[in-house]
Formats: sequence, structure tokens, C-alpha cells
Amino acid sequence: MSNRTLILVKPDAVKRGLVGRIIQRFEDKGFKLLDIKMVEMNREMAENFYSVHKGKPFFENLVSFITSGPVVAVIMEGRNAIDAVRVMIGSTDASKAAPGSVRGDFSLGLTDNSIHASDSEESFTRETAALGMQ
Ligand code: FUP
Repeated sequence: MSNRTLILVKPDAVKRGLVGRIIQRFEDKGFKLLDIKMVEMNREMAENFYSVHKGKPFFENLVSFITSGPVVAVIMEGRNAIDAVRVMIGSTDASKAAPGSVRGDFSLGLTDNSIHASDSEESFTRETAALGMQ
């Protein structure tokens, strides 16, 4: 049970002015923000961040989307953080995400699905390193 996780408010949500409302949900839930940074990811950062998806058919599209504008990266702390935050963000395909989840309430997309959250401690370590955080 890991007590820290990383979220990214993705370029679609930053462009739509949703940063505050999205981060508010995690503060409301009880998470403590440990670090927050606006980042314009370059191709190398994006490839490292999403290295587990290299070779998949959607990889190029994913890299081009995540580098299309600034993201807001937040490291937060709270009980069972990785699993709890995954529940709060909702299904990857936002068109199927439950109402009440971030994706369910703010997005319809699959690639442009408004938010990312680490799915394991290993991912958290890889992702924070790719962003130059920690
Ligand atoms: P998630 O952990 O919910 O963000 O989902 P995945 O790790 O499965 O996918 C990583 C990113 O790839 C997601 F943000 C959405 C994107 N993706 C696509 O664009 N097309 C697909 O077919 C699957 C995932």
C-alpha cells in the first residue's frame, strides 16, 4: 500500500481551465499536496514517461498529445494513495467512465482523457523521474 502518487492534469484539461477544479477533488478527499509543477513535456520526457506503451499502436498519438501543451504534475500523499486516486480518476476510456470520477465528469476522450495517475509504485518512480520531480 503506497501512500504517495502522481497525477498529471493533461493538456486538454489545462487548455479548458480545469486545473483548479480537478486538484480540488483530491484536496477535498484528504490528500496532501507534496509538490506541484507545470511542465511542457518534450518528446524524450514523454517517451520515458510512457515507456511501457512503446511499440503499441497508440504510442505515437499519445506522445504527440501529451507534448501538445503544458501539463500540471502533482505529487500527493494520503492513505493507499495509488489505489484511491485510480478509483477517483475513472476508466481510461472517458466515454465509459463513471459519473463522479474525474474522467466521467470532465471528458469524453480516450487519449485526451483529462488526467493521468500512477498505477503502481514502479510507475510512480518512472514517471516522477521522467518529469524531473523527486
Ligand atoms: P490509464 O492508466 O488509465 O491512463 O490507461 P493506460 O495506461 O492503459 O493508457 C495510457 C494512456 O494511453 C491513456 F491515457 C490513454 C491512452 N490510450 C490511447 O490513447 N489509446 C488506447 O487504445 C489505449 C490507451
